Amino acid sequence: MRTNRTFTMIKPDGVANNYIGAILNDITAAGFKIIAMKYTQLSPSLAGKFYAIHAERPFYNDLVSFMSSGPIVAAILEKDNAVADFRTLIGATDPAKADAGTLRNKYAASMSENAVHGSDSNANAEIESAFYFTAFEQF
Ligand code: IDP
Ligand code: MG
Repeated sequence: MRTNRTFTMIKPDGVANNYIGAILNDITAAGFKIIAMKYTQLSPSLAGKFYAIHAERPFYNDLVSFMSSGPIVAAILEKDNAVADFRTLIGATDPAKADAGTLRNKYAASMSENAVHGSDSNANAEIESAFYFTAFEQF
């Protein structure tokens, strides 16, 4: 299993608040290399599939609705220990609990609209990357 890649999205709130440039700058400044990137919008159906793991959670419908509400930036990032290091960079799910300097601390407003997604395991990084990108779109 590959350990040097993770998958991220700048969520609809991060895009709507005009943070694409700032977030990508923080990501590359932290040593991540962008090896695939796409500016796109999820349909409700695709958002439901992406977050199927959360289908039983009470916030699932709101999450699907929010994640399909506007454009997002999807990207694959490369760095040693990518999954864990990127989770550290984005901070806690709830921005109010995210450490100072983390992406969610800097750019997110709430638990549901928290600016950035990051894969939680190497296996999910591969699944999520393949959800958006073919092998020919990864550099
Ligand atoms: P993560 O994004 O930090 O990995 P997860 O538990 O995987 O957090 O949840 C996925 C996404 O679902 C979160 O990023 C957030 O947008 C949303 N979410 C998680 N928990 C809640 C909640 O309690 N209320 C509303 N939205 C939530
Ligand atoms: Mg998660």
